[in-house]
Amino acid sequence: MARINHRHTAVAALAAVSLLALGACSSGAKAGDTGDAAGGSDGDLISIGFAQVGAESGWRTANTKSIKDTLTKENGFDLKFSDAQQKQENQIQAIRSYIAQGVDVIAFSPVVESGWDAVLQEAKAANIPVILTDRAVDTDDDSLYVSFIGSDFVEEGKRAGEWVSENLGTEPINVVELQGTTGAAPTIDRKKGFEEATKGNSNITVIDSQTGNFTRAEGKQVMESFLQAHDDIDLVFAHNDDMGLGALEAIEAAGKVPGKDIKIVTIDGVKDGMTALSEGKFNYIVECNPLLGPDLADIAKKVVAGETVEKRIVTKDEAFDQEGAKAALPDRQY
Ligand code: GYE
Repeated sequence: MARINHRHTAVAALAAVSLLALGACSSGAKAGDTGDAAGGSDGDLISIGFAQVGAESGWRTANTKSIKDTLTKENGFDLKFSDAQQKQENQIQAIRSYIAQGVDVIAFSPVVESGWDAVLQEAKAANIPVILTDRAVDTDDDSLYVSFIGSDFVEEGKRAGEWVSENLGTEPINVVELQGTTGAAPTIDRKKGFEEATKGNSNITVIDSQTGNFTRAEGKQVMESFLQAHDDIDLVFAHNDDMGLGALEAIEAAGKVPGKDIKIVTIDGVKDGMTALSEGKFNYIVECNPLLGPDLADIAKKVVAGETVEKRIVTKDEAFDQEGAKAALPDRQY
């Protein structure tokens, strides 16, 4: 708990949303509802449908655990959880089923940024408030969700780029980039942040950039093809730890030393990534905090109680070099 409080969240914007304006208090309006303020079909519990992206990474596993550990019956929730296996159509289907069930709140972490307006309008028409966690949606109508809780991904990419520029960009280096899922907010934003931070340094050249879909297996495959195509790679910038760990395997299999012959910079800071960093096989990690359950519970309770909530809650992230990882690893929760 101390860990969560230590770097919990900062309120970034105070654009308050009136629940009444949204007509978001779904309780009492639906068949089978108890009609009390906390709503839901199970006594006083808040029924919440959570449509998760998938189980693609260590980050996602930690995020799912945080949500399941927090949205418990003891804490006042009746959680319905689904895993979309990284497919938008599965997530849309899950959200539609939560609408049909008449839950009090829907929360989800959108696989990709675009293409949500129709289903979010359906939720709005059913008076069910939607909370975004982790990833943003690209929409012109921000009345379609009540709050967005998650990290600033552009900032994460920037911090990675700044470290590379200051520490490795003092001589010419060739960079390959392992992108996350195409069209996902963290992919778009981390790429942009890294580019912004490195574009002024003429020593840094990104010679190849492809998606590894945030998974270890695809990160490894793409790195293998990078190694075949280029014999002069100095650095891998991976949009998450898992793809960096896949790249690490490919580099070792090619007879090179990760962290030395080819340096690796990633984002997330899950245990496996931090272990590789502490062992000198990674060079730098920008953290992305997956422990979003407590903030989600807090916002969901406020929304159902008719209180105003912050439209954007930015999760605070740290960054680690090899020494920092050694120090942080013993206390790492995930
Ligand atoms: O970095 C990656 C996961 O959306 C922030 O998704 C999340 C990203 C995370 O698959 O590991």
